[in-house]
Amino acid sequence: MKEQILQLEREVREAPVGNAQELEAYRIKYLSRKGLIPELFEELKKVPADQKREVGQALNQLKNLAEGRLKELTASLEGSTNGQAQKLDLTLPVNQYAIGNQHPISLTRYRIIQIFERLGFNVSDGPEIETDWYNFTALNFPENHPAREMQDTFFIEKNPDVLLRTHTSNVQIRLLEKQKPPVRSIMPGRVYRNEAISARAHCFFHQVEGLYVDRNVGFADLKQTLYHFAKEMFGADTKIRLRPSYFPFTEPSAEIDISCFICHGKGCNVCKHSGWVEIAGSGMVHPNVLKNSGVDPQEFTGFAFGMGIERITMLRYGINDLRLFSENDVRFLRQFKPVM
Ligand code: 2U9
Repeated sequence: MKEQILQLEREVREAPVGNAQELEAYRIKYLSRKGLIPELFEELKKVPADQKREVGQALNQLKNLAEGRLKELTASLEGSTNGQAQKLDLTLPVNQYAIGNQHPISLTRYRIIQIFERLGFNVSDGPEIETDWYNFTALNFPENHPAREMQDTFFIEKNPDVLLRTHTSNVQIRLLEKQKPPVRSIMPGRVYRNEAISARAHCFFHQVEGLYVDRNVGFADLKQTLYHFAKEMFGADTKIRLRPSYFPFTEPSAEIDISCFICHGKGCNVCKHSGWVEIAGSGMVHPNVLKNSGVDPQEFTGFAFGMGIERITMLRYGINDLRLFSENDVRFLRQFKPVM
């Protein structure tokens, strides 16, 4: 009997219990009415009277040991350290944390990238703090030309040659310097202008510019690419219209209008009753610009375009104040979902 008690003591202490089923099996095996320990209590009756006291004490110790371990195991399996069972309710809903959503400018930027990537354009990036050469001079802005004034920006006082870029064209010059054509790339990014802040202007905004330089790139490629973009962005029935314009870096140059997707030509506030809405500027890259970036204009030609992401976003979602984009008011920001 003593032998049996010692053997059981070892088992009760060491039996592996890792889950609720094993715990129940442990209870049944050692402590239930027909378990091994109550069985030994039955046998205690047969133990000679002079040993009964000693064996009885050992048996009680064994029972306490088994009950103690059962309690401990129950507590630890139910996630309680003080022995008080705390049942986990796995059906309780988890805490819902608001994870926010993408900024409308990002949503539009992603969509523009997606459309041009499918046409074989890649995405390039470059510095926002730039030198006069990459922002103006290489782009054929003549010294003291009024075009520079239209893109007035922020200069570093100690070195007026350093400025905040007014467009992402600096990236395209750097790209042409590095990579021999064919070049087919778009450049999304933040740009700066010295403007008083209002509903229609801001001291910074976002642009996507695009550039395609290769042999035999012509105006028809420009027109068809931007027509495709307009249909993808604003709907398959969208028409485009090109108006002659002037930019120092392109010749010829054109503003791109789309047919008004709100009133379809009937006349509304968005198109100011003209039936057309301006979405981008464009043109054939000026030969001087190609030369300035080390590309031979006799061999290569290219088209370029630029658009304001804020403007496209305002049209897309019907937003009428530029300031909303940078005020970070969550009541405004959480309204946006991707529009495909
Ligand atoms: C290189 C050569 C040509 C990029 C171009 C425009 C026309 C344009 C405006 C649209 C609205 C700026 O955001 S906006 O105010 N952009 O009208 N941008 S062509 O032409 C380039 C760029 C780089 C090397």
